[in-house]
Amino acid sequence: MTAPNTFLWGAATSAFQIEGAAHTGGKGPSIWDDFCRSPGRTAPDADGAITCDHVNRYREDVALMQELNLDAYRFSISWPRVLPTGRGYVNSEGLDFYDKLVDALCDAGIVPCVTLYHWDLPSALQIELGGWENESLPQLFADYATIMYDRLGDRVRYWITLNEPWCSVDGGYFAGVHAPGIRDRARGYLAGHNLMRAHGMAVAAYRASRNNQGAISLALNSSYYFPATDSREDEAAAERGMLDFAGWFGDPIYFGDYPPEMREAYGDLLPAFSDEDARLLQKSIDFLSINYYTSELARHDASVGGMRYRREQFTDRPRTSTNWAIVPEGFRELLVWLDRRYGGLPMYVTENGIALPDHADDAGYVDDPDRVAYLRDHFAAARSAMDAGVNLCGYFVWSLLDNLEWAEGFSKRFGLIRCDFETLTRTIKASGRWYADWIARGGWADNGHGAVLDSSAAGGER
Ligand code: PNW
Repeated sequence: MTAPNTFLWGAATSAFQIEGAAHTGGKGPSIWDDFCRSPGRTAPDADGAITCDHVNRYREDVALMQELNLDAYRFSISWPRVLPTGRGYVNSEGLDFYDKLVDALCDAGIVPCVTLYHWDLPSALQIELGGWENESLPQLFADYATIMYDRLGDRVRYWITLNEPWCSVDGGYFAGVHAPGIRDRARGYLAGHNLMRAHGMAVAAYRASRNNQGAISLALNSSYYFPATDSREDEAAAERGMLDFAGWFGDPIYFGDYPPEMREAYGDLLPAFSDEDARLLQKSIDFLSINYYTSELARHDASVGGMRYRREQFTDRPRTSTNWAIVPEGFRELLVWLDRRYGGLPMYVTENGIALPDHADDAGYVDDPDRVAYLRDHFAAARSAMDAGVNLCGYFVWSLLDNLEWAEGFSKRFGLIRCDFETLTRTIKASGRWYADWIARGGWADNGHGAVLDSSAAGGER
């Protein structure tokens, strides 16, 4: 792969969460547009129609990225903006938008990192074909991906096929709290299976494309499971939890199959990969891409079907607005766990950040020392993983700016930049200024190798 010589500091977003223009510019509806319109499924304000209006304000947003000193920016393509019904007719206005965005980033000296699928499946594919449960979806995804490689691949060198298939299945098919809002384990494992097949085929299409000089991966998300007690049973339960979470989609893209422990535990619930699927999936990533927010506890429990562990939450930790416990040391452990299991691949943190109940002053300015502390502690945890041998090459904060937090609506603010959703005014928060400083000083470089930043020094800077 084209390994960078320098560490990339960036920020991340996704199409549905920031773009707006959901029903204009020739874009077709996605399953998220539909889900937000189904009464009672989401917070009342959840609606992708305008969000941050990024489609119309992308130039201002790229200028803000420059103010933050970002080396790189991770964003996603809306499949139905490019292919309004998921296949066939191409909406040139949609393609042009991404072309202009990539040009603006390159002109600003910011490295684009493109996610092809961040959950906004074209509605037509759900309605006509049954979405990811249909075995023909992977080929359609690879066809769409090829359109994007052809159009952007001369300038884009970092590609991510799918964002967090774990969330697609857990939210969309187990809990039913994300689109398409199904609650059925068998259907979920099937959808996850076709997501894996789609990844394999899209990677093969990339490697066969004329613009294949870059690197491609899939963004995993995982908690780290600490054992609930130091008993051997709980330690084994925590390892099973890791295989069930990070390994479910990590193993296929590296080894070509689900973890053997999952196959044994879930039997026929997990579909089998054909030899061809397995061949495409093995070594299908050039780098590991991981999104991290929180850690949990795992307790042995033989009464829980399948992997025989119970998930528990930390009770002694501060919590974020999304009710996630803040556990930076779990971040270090997760990076080390991934590195050991997946053999020393270069690694990128493609999301990490915190939702907080921000308070803006009259000028729209947000002083958010808790976000600075969260980032500082997680940067230190990542640095400590590097000292343990993890080849971390980049780090993207979630998120560039406040946006639509899926079914939760606009109340969960993750941004380095505040977005006023009435006026759409953007204002860099204290954390954004702190991050700009951090990058300008070379990240860890000026702070001593592996040194944890002194909290008073870091928190007080503007
Ligand atoms: C990620 N969990 O979602 C997504 O990639 C983003 O689009 C989202 O805005 C961000 O994290 C914050 O939520 C996740 O339950 C959703 O572990 C849920 C979990 C993890 C990530």
